Amino acid sequence: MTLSAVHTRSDAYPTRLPEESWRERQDPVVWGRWTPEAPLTRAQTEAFAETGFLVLENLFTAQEIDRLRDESLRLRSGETGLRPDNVVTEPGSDAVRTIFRLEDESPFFNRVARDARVAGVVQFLLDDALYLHQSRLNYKPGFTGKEFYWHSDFETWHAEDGMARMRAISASILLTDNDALNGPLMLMPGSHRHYISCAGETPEDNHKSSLKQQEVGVPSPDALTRMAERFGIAYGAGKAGTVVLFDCNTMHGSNGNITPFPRSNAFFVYNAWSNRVGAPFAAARPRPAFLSSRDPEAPLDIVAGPIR
Ligand code: AKG
Repeated sequence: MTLSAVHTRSDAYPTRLPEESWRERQDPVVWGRWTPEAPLTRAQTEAFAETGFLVLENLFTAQEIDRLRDESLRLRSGETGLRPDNVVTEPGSDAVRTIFRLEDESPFFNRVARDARVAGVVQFLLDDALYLHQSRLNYKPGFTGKEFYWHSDFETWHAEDGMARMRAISASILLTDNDALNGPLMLMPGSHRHYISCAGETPEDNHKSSLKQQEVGVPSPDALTRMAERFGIAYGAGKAGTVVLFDCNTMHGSNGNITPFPRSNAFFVYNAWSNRVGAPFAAARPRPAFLSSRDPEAPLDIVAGPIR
């Protein structure tokens, strides 16, 4: 089957073609209309629209932050018996790099994913019911934690998962302190308004290597240089418990961690219910369910109040 036969919906964001190209975003960034009742201030809402990310501090209590840290260590220790499918190891070693499907692996993280302080804010920005397209916990241990190369998540979700529109937001919850040195998330503010259509066909089972080291679906050094010169590079620093919200098309990545200080962050990817995925736009087969939830039963049940 040829790739062009795979998808019949119109494609607002073609990618994985022979040549890289730079295109404009076709979708709003903030879908909701700000009112004084909104869960963000007007300035925060405008900042998210303009930069494609927002750092939220002091959302969680000290006890909740302790639980976040303890639960991430408990999952990594193996005592909870993780499903092997949900675990990715570092390139060249058995160290845990990523755990997927946090909402299934941990009742605690399931509750965190549905917390109004995070999901309620995302729901306002996307103006739709939500479901989790993906969740993951990236450990970046001291000394050996490896980098995540520059990419737009949307490019992969569009090409390989069949997400049609830019109507998804990731929440990165810092589980350890993140600072300039220990490999925090780096983001190019304003990059979310532009779409780099990446060069090269998607190889069979691309996810098996791209989760360790991404090679297809990343912009060329030339395009990244142009973007960085135009937009600069910011980073999401903060104490454990800080939340970094970022648009699905914000160019981001992170350096390796050779400091002794671990950096781990949980990511919840919220997609608009109306934007549920279909056939991939540029891959022969969709990626497995641990990377891309394909048949959510119902929108997320968002819960207010402290996590007990
Ligand atoms: C990803 O998992 O797609 C990331 O970009 C993660 C970046 C990080 O954990 O620093």
